[in-house]
Amino acid sequence: MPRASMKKRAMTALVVVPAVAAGTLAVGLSVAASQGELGGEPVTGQPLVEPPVLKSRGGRLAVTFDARTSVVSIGGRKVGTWAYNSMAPGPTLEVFRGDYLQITNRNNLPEQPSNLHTHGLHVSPEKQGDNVFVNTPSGAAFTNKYNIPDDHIPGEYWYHPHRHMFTNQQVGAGMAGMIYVRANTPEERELDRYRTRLMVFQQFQVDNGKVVAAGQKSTAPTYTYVNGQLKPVASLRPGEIQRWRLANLQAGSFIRIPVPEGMKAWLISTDGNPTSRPIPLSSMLIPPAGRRTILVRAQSAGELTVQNIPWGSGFQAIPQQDLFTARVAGTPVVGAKLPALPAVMPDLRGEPVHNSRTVQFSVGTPAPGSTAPNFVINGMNYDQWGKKNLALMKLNTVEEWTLTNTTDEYHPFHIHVQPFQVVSVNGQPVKGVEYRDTVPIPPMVNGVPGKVVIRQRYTDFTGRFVFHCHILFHEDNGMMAPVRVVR
Ligand SMILES: [Cu+2]
Repeated sequence: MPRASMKKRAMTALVVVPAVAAGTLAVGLSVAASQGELGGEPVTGQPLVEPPVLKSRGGRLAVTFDARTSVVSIGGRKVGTWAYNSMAPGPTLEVFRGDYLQITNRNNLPEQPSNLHTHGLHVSPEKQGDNVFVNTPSGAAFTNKYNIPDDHIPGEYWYHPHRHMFTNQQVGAGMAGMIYVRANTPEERELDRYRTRLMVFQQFQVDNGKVVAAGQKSTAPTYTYVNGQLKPVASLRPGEIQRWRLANLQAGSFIRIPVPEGMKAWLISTDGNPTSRPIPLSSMLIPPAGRRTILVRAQSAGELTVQNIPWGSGFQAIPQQDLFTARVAGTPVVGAKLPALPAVMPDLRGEPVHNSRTVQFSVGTPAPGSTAPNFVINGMNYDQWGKKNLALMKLNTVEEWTLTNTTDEYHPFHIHVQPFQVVSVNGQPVKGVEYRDTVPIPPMVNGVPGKVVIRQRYTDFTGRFVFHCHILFHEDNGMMAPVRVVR
């Protein structure tokens, strides 16, 4: 692929999102009561509401994020937490490929450093790009500048803090939001004809009007919210095909969604990467950070419950919960058709492999004198890498990585800057061309490590970045490693 042109356009659309009562929030939660009672019982059954969308104009979008202790709406009541611009999820950013995106990230969190990562975006990891080595102390600001390549894959991406050792708490508090990359192509215009809905899943434990911070203990119930709502209602007409963008922005929990009876669903993209055809779907396992875009249709009027069903064991076990209701009502739609999707993702399985590596995810013994768990990759805690890198990858060459897992839980592997093709899982070859930016490595069973084989080819950008487990508690405790792409 050619190096993307870096267009600089004269037009500037500066969008500053107003923080709700920003002045009063500056001194933190203690004054929140002046805005009305915090907490109360969550409200359910409201129509699904989506975060506000900030769109680029004239090839440019510039936004300012204010990260601070805020009062946000969670489950229809006022709740104190850390958030971007007093919203959980934060605003959705919408750009076209070829656009320039600028995010000024003001860290007004109390006494905690932060930074920003654009998860899944194919942009430079260097300097003021998607550089997660940036440290923005409390009280400081940093401006990230992203040139979205002209040939970027249109799809669903997201943003969240990525400051090592603080990521779990900040994402878990609700600091995350969506990024859409759009394209002016016939297939994108065809998809845009479907009524489209966003469902961002975030998990919160709300106790006494506040989100319980990661690591704190509480007996209050934990729910998975949809766009900050508890069990909202998404309506569709009988026979209508809708496009649903499902995004698991939880800090560390999987989501297992069966397609409810009475509904048909087709997968059209994984982590923003289009499938080569609408693939009929009966259920989805969405790892933390994963996105699935599906087309859905229900023929008969009625109410269908979309559920998160029990999955996993130990720390990873998820309980059953109703996520939202699909209300099928109104005038039936006749003749809705599925789209024709051309294959756009390259199949790397037939390409020569320049380099093969094995990357092992495991748990080491805690460091002397430490009680913190020691999650390691190839035996190394992230803190041990210093300026070294686990891999030097040559630009425009194919790398085959065998990801192994010798622990008894899943680790969702995520690498920055470019998605990868999944070749096999536990020895089972993947049918078709399937790209992800986050893939769960299965646990070890009966002494046999879990194994996922991927192929990846870095294009356009050189520089240093990271890969890691997207259970952010694991990442914060060392399950991350640096790599570098060189010419
Ligand atoms: Cu992990």
